[in-house]
Amino acid sequence: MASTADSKHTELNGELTSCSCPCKKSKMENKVTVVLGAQWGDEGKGKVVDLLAVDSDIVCRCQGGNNAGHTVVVEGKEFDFHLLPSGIINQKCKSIIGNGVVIHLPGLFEELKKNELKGMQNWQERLIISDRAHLVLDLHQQMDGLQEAEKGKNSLGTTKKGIGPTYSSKASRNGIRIGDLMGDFSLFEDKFRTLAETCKRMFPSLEVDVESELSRYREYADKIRPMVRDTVSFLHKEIQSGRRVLVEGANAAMLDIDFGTYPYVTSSNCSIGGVCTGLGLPPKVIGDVLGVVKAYTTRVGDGPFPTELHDETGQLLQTRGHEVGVTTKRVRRCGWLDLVVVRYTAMVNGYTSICLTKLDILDTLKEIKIGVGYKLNGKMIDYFPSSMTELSNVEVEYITLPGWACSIEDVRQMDKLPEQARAYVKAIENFLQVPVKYIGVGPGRDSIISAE
Ligand code: 2SA
Ligand code: GDP
Ligand code: MG
Repeated sequence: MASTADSKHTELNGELTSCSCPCKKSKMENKVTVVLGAQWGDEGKGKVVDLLAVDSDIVCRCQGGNNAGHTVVVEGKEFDFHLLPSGIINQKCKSIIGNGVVIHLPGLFEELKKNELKGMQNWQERLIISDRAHLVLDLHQQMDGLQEAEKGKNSLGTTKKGIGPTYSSKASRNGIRIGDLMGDFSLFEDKFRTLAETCKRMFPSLEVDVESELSRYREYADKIRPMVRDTVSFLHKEIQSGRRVLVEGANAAMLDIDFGTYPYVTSSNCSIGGVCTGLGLPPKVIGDVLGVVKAYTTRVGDGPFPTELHDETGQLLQTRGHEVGVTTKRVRRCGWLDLVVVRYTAMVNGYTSICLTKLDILDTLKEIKIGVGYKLNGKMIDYFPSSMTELSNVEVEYITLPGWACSIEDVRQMDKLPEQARAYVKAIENFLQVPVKYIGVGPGRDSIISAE
């Protein structure tokens, strides 16, 4: 698969029939590949997207905002992405921030600047922003903090990036979209003033300097104008002409507002449905759905976590795995792999394959446990609890497997993995009935075993 955004696919009257380049795809066959988090986030989606971006023409974000933190390590240099698709460092890929994403423009420009200093080049030619995406304003971020403070001990542990309040504005139909900033500025100004007044009524302590915000946004409008377009028709045309599209899910299925551990969730659909609504794609164009599964479980923020370890093993996973939030620097809670969680998210997302990451972090363990069932009041349950009271009270059934007790960081072939590590992978495949396609053995781009 050598084709790139620049390569010439066979076109006839502007329409692709069947391609003469190695992709050989017909107009009807071209499908979008999706990468989704299968647990509570931070599974290593950034790294997987960076890997797959090599064979992609376009990488898209479909939901979330700069609450996400996706790490890519290339030749020892670490990049962290929050709003930008992780494919942005690939010079051959276009990057789309889709309509389902919420965008904090100051955060976006800061992120661009930071990555430019690290060597990211010519992003202006590759970045495309949807005119339908909603704006995260500073006032939304303030509200996020105020809401968390009001909740006191029942706080959710949000990233305070304004994600919840922005999706609330969107749902209550007084949100402001990128497109509003592109049109008549006086209309943007009206919307901004109305929104600020509404928010101040809800939170009287909110501090908004409307005039200075408006002059700031006047500048942002000019800066982003060249990147803004209707990404829906753009993406459809690109798919029809055979371009290979990759979607990068942010956050993860257990943080999905519908299927996650509500209310300890983020405010978007981080599962497969968010790919369709966040980019304007019909389900029929979705091809491979890659579920990214960390070889153990982590969670940052509050909420139930049945396989959480409060002992030295949990501590070891945290330190060996460098489990610290990329956006907030919060220490992540750690525990054993919970396959009840992953089976549930596999049901919702329909993974066609799994990428198992951070297997190397388990290198020093003598025994490794995997959660394979939940008991409630002494009885096995065959569903994933929607009630947080129930989930907090489940008793986890584990299987215990022997560890491999050696370093696997230099292994690049499946059959070179120690027998115990292969057995661990096999146990996951057997339980989920989904093949493991990739195994991560280190943070770097090359630290991957491909099962193909
Ligand atoms: P929010 O800010 O409203 O989306 O928070 C709601 C919950 O969602 C969790 N959440 C996350 N969980 C894992 N990783 C995330 N990204 C950062 C990272 C997190 C960080 O990559 O490390 O730096 O702390 C992320 N974003 C949101 C959040 O913890 C709440 O539980
Ligand atoms: P994301 O939010 O899913 O993209 O994941 P994060 O970037 O928040 O967290 C994953 C962390 O694990 C990052 O620091 C990655 O560099 C690192 N990582 C990813 N895959 C592997 C792996 O296979 N082994 C090790 N040791 N680190 C990995
Ligand atoms: Mg992350």
